[in-house]
Amino acid sequence: MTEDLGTYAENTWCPGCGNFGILNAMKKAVEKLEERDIGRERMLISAGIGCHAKIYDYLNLSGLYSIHGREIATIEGMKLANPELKVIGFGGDGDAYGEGLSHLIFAAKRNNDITMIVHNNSSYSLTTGQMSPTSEKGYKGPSTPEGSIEQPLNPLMVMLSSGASFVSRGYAGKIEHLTDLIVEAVEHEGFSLVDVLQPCVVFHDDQYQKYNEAVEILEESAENRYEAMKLTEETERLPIGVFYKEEQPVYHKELYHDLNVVEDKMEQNKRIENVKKLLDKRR
Ligand SMILES: Cc1ncc(C[n+]2csc(CCOP(=O)(O)OP(=O)(O)O)c2C)c(N)n1
Ligand code: SF4
Repeated sequence: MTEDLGTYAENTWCPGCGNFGILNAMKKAVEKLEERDIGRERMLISAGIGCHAKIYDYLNLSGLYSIHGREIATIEGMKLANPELKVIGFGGDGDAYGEGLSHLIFAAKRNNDITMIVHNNSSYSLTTGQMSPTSEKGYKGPSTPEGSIEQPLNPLMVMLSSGASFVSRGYAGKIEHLTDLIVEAVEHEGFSLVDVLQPCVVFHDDQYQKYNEAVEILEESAENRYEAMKLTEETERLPIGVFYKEEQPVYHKELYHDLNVVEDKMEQNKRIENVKKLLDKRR
């Protein structure tokens, strides 16, 4: 039941914020995943810092609050500590595509089996609307009072060129579609990105209208990475759905092979002894 997934925390998002759509989709996705034998006891979440990150407070799931841009490294660690877990990170565009970008690129490159959901509102909203990596040219905020003179980053292109094995885009205004996208991303074995168009009604009061007019559900994914890259460059219409998906060797399997790192964990004393031996060799 999605009601069990709520918490006692007071919701402080602005009325109409796109984050509500992501929260609802996430709750529905957890329900659907449970029907497919991915129970919530196997799910672990983390979030950065920003308006987006409050989703951590509103979801009754286990996890660890991270810091700005570091939720990607946090969920990578969780996965490596226990590969049985399904780990999901929530980031903002400032957080995941700015300070956390190198973590995101390397998680995609090594195909670590994690899911990142990025609440992309094209601004640093919690800190009063400074321009972010995905802000449009001309965007006016406290750090760009005359309007941004830079072109926005294309995060899906960055992910595709980093080797990501699952690249998708959803819209907070299409909750059922976003729910299915999250389910597919979590079920995918390997790195998955769900970039979510998330209207911020305070710093981008035109986003709902723009997205409602331009968003179009993709009928099928691109056949190859290069076709997917072309799709990310479309600006007249904004495709949503899975742009590209492929099977690739997964990081923890390449690293551990048959070792079960939870059951066959080395005793602490033995670990310390081994580290000492290594250090002695270096002297
Ligand atoms: C390491 C670190 N750098 C910067 C900050 C300041 N900071 C907190 S939230 C934030 C912006 C958040 O923007 P975004 O990630 O896009 O999230 P949004 O608020 O838009 O959801 C910044 C710069 C911080 N708390 N920690
Ligand atoms: S400032 Fe923007 S992103 Fe933050 S809660 Fe309000 S509408 Fe949502």
